[in-house]
Amino acid sequence: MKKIQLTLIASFILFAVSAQQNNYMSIEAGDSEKEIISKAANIVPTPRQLRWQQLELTAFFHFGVNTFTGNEWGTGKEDPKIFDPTALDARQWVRIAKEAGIKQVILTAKHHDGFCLWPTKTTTHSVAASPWKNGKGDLVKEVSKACKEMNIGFGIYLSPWDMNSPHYGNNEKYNDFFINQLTELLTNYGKVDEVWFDGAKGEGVNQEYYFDKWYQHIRQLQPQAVIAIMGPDVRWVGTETGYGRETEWSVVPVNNLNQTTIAAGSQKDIAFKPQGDMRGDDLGSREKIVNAKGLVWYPAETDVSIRPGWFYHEAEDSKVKSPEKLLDIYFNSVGRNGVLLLNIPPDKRGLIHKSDIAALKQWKQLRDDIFKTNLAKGSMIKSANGVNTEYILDGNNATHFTTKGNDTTSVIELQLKSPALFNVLQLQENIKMGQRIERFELNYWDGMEWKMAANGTTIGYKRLLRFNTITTDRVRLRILSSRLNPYLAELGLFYIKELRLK
Ligand code: FUL
Repeated sequence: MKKIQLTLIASFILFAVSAQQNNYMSIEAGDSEKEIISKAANIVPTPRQLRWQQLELTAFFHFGVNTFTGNEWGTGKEDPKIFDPTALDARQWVRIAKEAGIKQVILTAKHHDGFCLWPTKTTTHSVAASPWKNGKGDLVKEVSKACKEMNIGFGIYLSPWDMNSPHYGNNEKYNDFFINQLTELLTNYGKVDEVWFDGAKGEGVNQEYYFDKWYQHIRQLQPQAVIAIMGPDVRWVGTETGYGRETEWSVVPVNNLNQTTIAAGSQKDIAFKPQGDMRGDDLGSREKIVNAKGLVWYPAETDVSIRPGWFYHEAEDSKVKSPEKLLDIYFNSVGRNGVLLLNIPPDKRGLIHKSDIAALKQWKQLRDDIFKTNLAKGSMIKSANGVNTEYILDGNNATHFTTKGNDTTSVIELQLKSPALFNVLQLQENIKMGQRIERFELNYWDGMEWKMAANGTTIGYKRLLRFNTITTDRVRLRILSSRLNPYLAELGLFYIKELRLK
């Protein structure tokens, strides 16, 4: 589905981490290019952003009246009586997600049609008017309970666009109505880890959304929750294909802001207006940031459905993405400094269909097989200007290699224990300290000379690159450009059997 132009991008929490490191920094008129680059290098995630990024894999459950009508977008005029899953089992949904390695799920508590999956007091257009459990059911409760029981994160999708509400079009009334819906969702179901606001908005009715008010309300009720997409903590990657950008900076410019508000709101929750579209190929390169008014940590979420549609349609049972396709998506989302949000839509029974289950199981198996052994483990590491070189192989992404003095480039050479066969490079920066590396390459020794295995630009939380299979016992990583001293957390070499490169 098409997203409308994103008019909002954010209101940000100004969270001071140390004297130098911040979640947001404004750029002053006299700042030199060097000062701006150094500011960018010192911008770091808030604790809630860091937790979210480390999840890597999250899931969407699109479920509602559309599941029963076969539509992707409803009309708001659906009869609640059509909502009648015969064997709904939210624990099955969460278990399937968890078994696939997914760490957090988001339920469409209300999609654009306005039908609420919990017995809300704000409208009668809800599960309470449906035959499901004789109107006594509460799907938000069932999913949140299952998440708690299985120890995975829980999030809610609440569509700002509401085709059913009689208040839609009345600014004051609708915003109050929306705040009341948020209050119910954020106070009756325990911890909520993510609140997802969709950018889709119908045309014809003029309705303003009081985002600042919503954000403050969420911060008050569930301070640990990230607010995504039409929100300040997590940005939409810009497509719904599952493929992120080759060069993905988590630090991006925030233009057109009200500087006075930012300054006044420093250290506390504060809303301010963001800039326009975030869908270009390059959001955060030097060229982009030197003209910014401010810089902020605003990482990318990559959403895609396991099926062609967001909701379940029987006709798509044979169109579930293959395990290989899901693996390619993994490399291009998580492996491109993003978090993958994979939609798994339950069917009319209220269960995840066997085709989706089979694909998810095999996808997990493929990932486990590839990433179980880091072939670089146990290597001897050398770096002329390196500090804490051994940390790149300690399996801990909160410890890092860095360079001496003010060096922004380095060569890290690894002598493997024995010749190995590999075709995947995994790199991670310690993003707790920011995102800095701008260009790198991996070379291998072929017995005579150094040859190129792979190269790339940004790393961020995680970068994965695939290349033609190499056998060697000597590799070197060259960090060719970094905004300040690089903070490289991890390096891994892995092998995919029967790798097919496009
Ligand atoms: C879009 C919506 O219009 C789709 O129905 C779906 O919810 C997707 C995740 O976002 O903007």
